[in-house]
Amino acid sequence: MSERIVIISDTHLGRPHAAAASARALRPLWDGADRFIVNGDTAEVHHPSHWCEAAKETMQLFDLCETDDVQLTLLSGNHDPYISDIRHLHLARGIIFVTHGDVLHPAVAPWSPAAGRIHRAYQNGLEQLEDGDRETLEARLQLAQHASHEEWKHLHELKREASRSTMFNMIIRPWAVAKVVWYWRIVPRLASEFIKQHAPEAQFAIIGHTHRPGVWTCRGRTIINTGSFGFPGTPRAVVLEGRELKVVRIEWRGEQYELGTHALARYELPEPVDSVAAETESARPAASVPKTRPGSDRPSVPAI
Ligand SMILES: [Mn+2]
Repeated sequence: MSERIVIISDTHLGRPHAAAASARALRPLWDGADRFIVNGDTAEVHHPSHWCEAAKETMQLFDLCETDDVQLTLLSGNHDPYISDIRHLHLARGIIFVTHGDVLHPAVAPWSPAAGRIHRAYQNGLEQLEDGDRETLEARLQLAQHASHEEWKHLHELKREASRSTMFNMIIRPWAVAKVVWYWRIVPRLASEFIKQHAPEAQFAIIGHTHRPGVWTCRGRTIINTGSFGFPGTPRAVVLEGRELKVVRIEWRGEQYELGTHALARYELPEPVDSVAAETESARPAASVPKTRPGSDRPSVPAI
């Protein structure tokens, strides 16, 4: 039976700016879908100024999807590293690889003021692993999860910055703009190299994270970024149905978001996306890497 899957990313629910308006406003996006996937940075559950609203919106998202009989899958991103232990998905029998994108660089967000600290956390975690475990997909995803959390352990330093708009932060830190642009340029290549090593059967990588929407062909693979609900552009969705993969714009209609009718890109898959149950995904972290998980440092996120 043909399944319809809709994938978006970076809704950043709970944040007053550069975020989706609300969980309810997203509802038309999963209309007619069997499965709705948010590929990381669903909600700002790390930040004391935002996490109550983020938790409420995340609950609302689950409630609405349950009411509409749609399976909701959240992958964790760098803004919500412990919202879910699902860090990647293989769809269409491995032809499509889905991950937030924080795993592609050891500093997770190299443009961030916390990049040095994040990178050190990544290296520290890496050194705790046995040689043979360091390059596994699970270890890489888990190290990025652990390192991502490092950004939110020093919230007092981030409070002022987090309260400003992205544009304002860019103006007062112009070197960050150069780093963002540099990273935008290299990320399709990084994604292509990553799936060549860790998911070689994948022909498509679907990511978010950098907030730059786009479709690139790199070394024979197609890299799709679904962008973000906020700066710097309009978000996009990947819609999978049968053998079709298409990328569409997400349009704001005054009170709610809707999928654009025009396909920005369209591909025919060699294998259909025919069974949600048959797809594989990362589950709980591998037992060999528990040392890299922050124990008492884990944020006291409201139960969601
Ligand atoms: Mn994001």
